[in-house]
Amino acid sequence: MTQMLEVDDCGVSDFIMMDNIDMQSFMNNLRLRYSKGKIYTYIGEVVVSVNPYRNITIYEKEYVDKYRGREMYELPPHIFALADSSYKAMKRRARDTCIVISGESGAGKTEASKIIMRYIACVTGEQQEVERVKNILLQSNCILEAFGNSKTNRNDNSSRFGKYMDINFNFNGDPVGGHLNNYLLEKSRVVHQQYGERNFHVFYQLLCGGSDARLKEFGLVRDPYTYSYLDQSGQFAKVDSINDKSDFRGVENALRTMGLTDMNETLWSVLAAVLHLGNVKFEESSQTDQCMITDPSTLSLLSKLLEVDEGELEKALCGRVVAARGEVLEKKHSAEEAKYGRDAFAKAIYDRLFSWIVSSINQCIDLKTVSKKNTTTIGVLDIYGFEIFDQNSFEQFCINYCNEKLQQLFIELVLQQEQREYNEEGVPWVHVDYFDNKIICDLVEQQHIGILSLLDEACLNVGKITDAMFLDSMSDKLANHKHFTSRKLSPSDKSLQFHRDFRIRHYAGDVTYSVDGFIDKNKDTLFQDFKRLLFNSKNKSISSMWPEGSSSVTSVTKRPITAGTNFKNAIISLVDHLVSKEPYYVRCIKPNDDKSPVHLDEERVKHQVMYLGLLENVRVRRAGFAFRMPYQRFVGRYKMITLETWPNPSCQLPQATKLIINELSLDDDVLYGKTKIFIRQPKTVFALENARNQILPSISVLIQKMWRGLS
Ligand code: AD9
Ligand code: MG
Repeated sequence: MTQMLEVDDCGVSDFIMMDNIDMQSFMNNLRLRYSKGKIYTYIGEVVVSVNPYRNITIYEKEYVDKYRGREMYELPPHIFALADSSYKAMKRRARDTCIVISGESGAGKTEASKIIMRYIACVTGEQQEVERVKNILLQSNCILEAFGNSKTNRNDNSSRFGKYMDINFNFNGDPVGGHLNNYLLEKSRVVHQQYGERNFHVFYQLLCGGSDARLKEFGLVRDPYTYSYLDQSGQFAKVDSINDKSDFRGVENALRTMGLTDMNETLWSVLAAVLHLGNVKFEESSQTDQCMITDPSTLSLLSKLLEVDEGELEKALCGRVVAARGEVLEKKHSAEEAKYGRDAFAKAIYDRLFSWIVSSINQCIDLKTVSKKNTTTIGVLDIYGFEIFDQNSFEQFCINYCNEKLQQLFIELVLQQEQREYNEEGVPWVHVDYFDNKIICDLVEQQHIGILSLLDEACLNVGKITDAMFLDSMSDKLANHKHFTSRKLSPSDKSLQFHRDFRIRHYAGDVTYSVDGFIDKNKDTLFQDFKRLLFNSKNKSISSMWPEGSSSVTSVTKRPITAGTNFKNAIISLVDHLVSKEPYYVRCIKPNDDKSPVHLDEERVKHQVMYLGLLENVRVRRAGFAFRMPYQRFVGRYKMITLETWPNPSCQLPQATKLIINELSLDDDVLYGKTKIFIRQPKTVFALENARNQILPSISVLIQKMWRGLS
């Protein structure tokens, strides 16, 4: 309890202790703490973390020892305390738990997830198999970050995919296995990056760190700007905070530690193939409008790297085979179509490569010695936060939908958990008013009338429906929806500048999306020819990434599931998975856009506090009872306030608690549960603490006298 009451010059260590629950008080407390280097603050059991943008020495072994096995409120707020709580719940109560880390790009989610993993690794056993699993859990980050992270304008090491990792523990509480799920890799980055941004780190790592011999073998040169896919966004390959050369060695080491060295060749040669693919150019013959490859020498290199037939590769790049009424026809692309097909191919190759890496890591950490039902898990979710850019497209739409789902889960679980505790303790539940964002989740995901269904419907009509027509259909069908509007529905709305704009009123704020590209990105078309080509690769690993390429030209192929529906299904199953666990939350905040360790940008932070629902969280927590404490702990701490109950060991704990409360006339503000006392307002806790503080000096005098008497 001491730390909860830390109201010194560092502000309150738990936001529920604020006198007023409003934005200004919240900001004042956050700013004060940040200025004193206190980056963590609680809301009950939720950890609010502000990115310090500098190394602070609070993660060393002494801190691990300090937090190990302690209760959250016993020590100053720390992410170790949360990791330990989740670990204790798993170990002592055999509860499956999950740690959900959210916040916007650059807020510190990935760092937080690594800190948690390291903490868990530090407090668990060292047996051979446990060490092996821990090594993989820690080392896999390096590989995933190489392939899945990139320098963006917001973060030099931005994760461009969502990650959920389950760690399985045996009855001893030691990690014995795990499983990784990845969500929606931003594959469009492979072929295009915004000004000032980079492609995925691994390309630069290979060019900087690969040996001369290896680069020669792959026909690569070190200069990244030779490659069209690395030359999209101005010349920003060199990033001060990144050392691509040593990171490359890190990836090779990690592969070695994990026993995945046999992946090496495939990984690098597929990456090289993607780079070369970007340099393939097409030209149209003036007579036929049909395309051919300008520089055929790249073809032979590509066919060598992907271990496919050169002729087939050329055919797949320049045209496609279609089956119509039993006949097989070859249809040549225009140069424009070929370029589109090439980029789709490059994106798909990279995406499959990433999934292959994830499944290889999973094979390494699959449970080997224990069956799953004999384990308990801690899941760690590091997933993209809510995004509002100047231009928002299909990717932001998916990411923001994911955040709506997680917010819904958060509200449900926090309320549910409160309610459950009240029920268990026999304390009446106080209804809390909160915004239920189910209406927005439905707007996106509902069958037949949700945006994703309308989008899928538009995608069914091959080639006939344009993005603009899809927007019209949304405007018709969703005209009366409180959270949707479009230019057609609100012509005078200034924020809908362009004809193709529509707006969703998210729980976190309004976001205007441009409908351009929605149909194309949702269909995510990749010609069957490419799938067949790679399925027939002589490289078994490459072939295994393309199982659907086994179907023949004439066989009727099922329409692939669209990207939007795929994402929706993945998120729904993630939420189903999380709902069964005891949740712990880390809410990360980015203090400013300049990576400054001293500046807290008031407006930027306010916005995050709002959309993370932090004030709502404090209100929910405060609406019922701000504090609850097991009787034993309560009596232990406050018994000195009333000398009648202290030091009377025969007094029952609830009875002793009542005596203490009565002594200070605080009865109106508390309720007595089965095992805990519930306190409504912080001022009651302050009163208890004050009384205790006043009595402490006389107690110590008394103790000193007793000692003297004894000696
Ligand atoms: V993104 O959505 O993947 O773009 P994240 O994951 O939220 O984003 P990340 O963890 O990558 O952000 O943090 C960004 C940078 O902030 C890191 O590279 C560090 O330089 C810095 N950071 C974040 N947390 C800490 C910390 N606890 N201590 C020191 C930190 N630096
Ligand atoms: Mg990240």
